[in-house]
Amino acid sequence: MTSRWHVLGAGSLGGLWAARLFRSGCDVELILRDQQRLADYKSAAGLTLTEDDQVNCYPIPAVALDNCGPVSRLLLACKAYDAPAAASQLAPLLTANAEVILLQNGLGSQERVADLINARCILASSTEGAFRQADFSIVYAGHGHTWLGDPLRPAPPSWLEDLQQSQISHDWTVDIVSRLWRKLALNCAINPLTVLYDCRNGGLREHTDEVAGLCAELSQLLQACGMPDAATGLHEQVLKVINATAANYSSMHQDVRQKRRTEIAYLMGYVCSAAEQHQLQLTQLNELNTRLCHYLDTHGLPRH
Ligand code: NAD
Ligand code: KPL
Repeated sequence: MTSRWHVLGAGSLGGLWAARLFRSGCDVELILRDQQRLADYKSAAGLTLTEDDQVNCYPIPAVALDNCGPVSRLLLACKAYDAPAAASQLAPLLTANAEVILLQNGLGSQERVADLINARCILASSTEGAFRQADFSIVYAGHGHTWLGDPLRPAPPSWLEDLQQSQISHDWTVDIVSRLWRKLALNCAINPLTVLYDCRNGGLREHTDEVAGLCAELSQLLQACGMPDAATGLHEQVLKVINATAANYSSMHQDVRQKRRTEIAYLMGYVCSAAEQHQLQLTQLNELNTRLCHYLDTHGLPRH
């Protein structure tokens, strides 16, 4: 067994990773926000995972952030907007050779976290699907894959064995930044429109011109940002995802419907500021961002 895994964020993806690592015999400790959250976790007697109609409760050890010991390997599994604050709190606990896996969607939070900590930062992009049905109770809704990579150090870490042993489907890639951009582009072409039209992903088949226009602008941006692979076949893939997930609501739609803060700043916000930096006039993307911000304002949700 390799050294201890710390998992910050006992939410959907953090919980899913922690449960699978724990049940395969890895040494895992959850880092919870504060003593109250730790007390709530203790009352729940562990983390419950529902998977293929099987329900199991895993008594994964947990600690409150203010009482946590040294951290050498961390899975940072909070939302993008919470990641920099969590990283600042963890920074003093990180050991000299610490490694931190950043599981956030979108782009922007990873750079901010890397600036705040002295550790190897491993970027991740995941197509796994999980949601919280109650506190400390997670449903594994869709089996997916996680891509991991370090743009500064291409050598894979030895702990990938733990993921293998825990049946966490993954690959190490030297193209992680390109993969994150591609996912970001997919999310920007689909998620905001599903919110504005209040529809499932399949509902976007009624708005094909708008989707095509957004994909053209996103491809232009990806090229300008030096990500030609992420631009190749973007429109075709977006149409494939719309068809393959036609019956689903996008993650942003679900957030808005449940009155939860969205990760818009790390998706549309990031894309619009990258376009500005490259002096690209991407009219449709800017208009979409404005419409989405207005929609969030009128629904009492933050626009960042
Ligand atoms: P989540 O809201 O279910 O879980 C995040 C957890 O982090 C929460 O329990 C929250 O309390 C905790 N947290 C936040 N700040 C903290 C702090 N300072 N200390 C301790 N705990 C803290 O979120 P999620 O769905 O697991 O998403 C995490 C990231 O993964 C997001 O960027 C999301 O877009 C991405 N993602 C999620 C899925 C999915 O299916 N859920 C799939 C792909 C990518
Ligand atoms: O990742 C997604 C999401 O809903 O966040 C998909 C299904 C690809 C839609 O953008």
